[in-house]
Amino acid sequence: MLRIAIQTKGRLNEDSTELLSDAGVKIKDSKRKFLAQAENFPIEVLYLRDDDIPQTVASGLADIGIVGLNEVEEKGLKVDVLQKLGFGGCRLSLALPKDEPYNGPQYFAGKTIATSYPNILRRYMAEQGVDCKVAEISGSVEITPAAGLTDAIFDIVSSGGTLVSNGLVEVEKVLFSEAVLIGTPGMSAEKKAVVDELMFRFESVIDSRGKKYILMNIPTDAVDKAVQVIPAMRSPTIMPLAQEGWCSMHSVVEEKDIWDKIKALKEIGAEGILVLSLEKMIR
Ligand code: PRT
Ligand code: ZN
Repeated sequence: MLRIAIQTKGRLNEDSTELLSDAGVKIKDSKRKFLAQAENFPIEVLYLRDDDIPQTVASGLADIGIVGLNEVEEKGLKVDVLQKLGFGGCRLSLALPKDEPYNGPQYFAGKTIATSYPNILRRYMAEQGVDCKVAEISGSVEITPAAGLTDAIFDIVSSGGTLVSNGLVEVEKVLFSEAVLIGTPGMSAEKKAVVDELMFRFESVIDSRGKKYILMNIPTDAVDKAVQVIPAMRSPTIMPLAQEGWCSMHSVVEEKDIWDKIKALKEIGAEGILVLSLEKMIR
């Protein structure tokens, strides 16, 4: 039985649960449980604080885990990063009070920086050859400069809203992070086979996100132009219609581009355009 550690609650919980569910893994009584079995897949789910996930996987207590790359890098333990999961995107950045003149990492020499990520910060400053003071605190890092406690912060940024509302400006983006699947190094072949199946399913789910299935009728002589507008995995599917001179064309497009594509397709004569949701995409 494979064991996966995911966050109990917090920013990664919902997306992790949804990824497992979209991958067809049904979890029994996941609410209020510490350890829950899947009904239809040889896996059990261990719910933990995100800080504990790298250690739990490194020690083999869980075989795999879903956690932010930031936590993996901070803990610096021996785990394999198996797959990027496409959610929980953020970055670890250095930020200063907004009116401070800044001219590069040397600025931080002798300065005090508040952070919950002391190891990543120290590593970065060592690479830059900068000697600074690191003040480790576990929460509310962003209020310490205005309170006169520190000169700068090193913290997670996503929209940037928290920095702005605390009068801070981002000056260095040190690490880009997202949720990743991690694994215990040297897993048995039997467990590895289950992990491979899970990763294959995750990839199909992740690949289909943000994409739509599009189909339309198009004059046969406009097919070449239409293929330029909507390239597909291999090439779009094209089938002749009963009416001569027309065919039906199917493909997959990025949702963000959909209206531009529809406009371009109409201009070359496409009719009866249908856009459908896409659940899984197997390459
Ligand atoms: O209880 P537990 O220990 O499990 O959870 P936690 O409180 O330590 O972590 P949680 O749930 O807040 O975050 C889990 C993971 O989500 C992090 O380790 C990151 O990998 C990822 N993530 C993605 C974020 C953010 N986006 C994020 N915006 N984690 C934290 N934030 C915070 C950040 O600390 C800052 O206070 O949001 C604020 C900044 O957000 P913006 O949008 O204003 O820039
Ligand atoms: Zn945490």
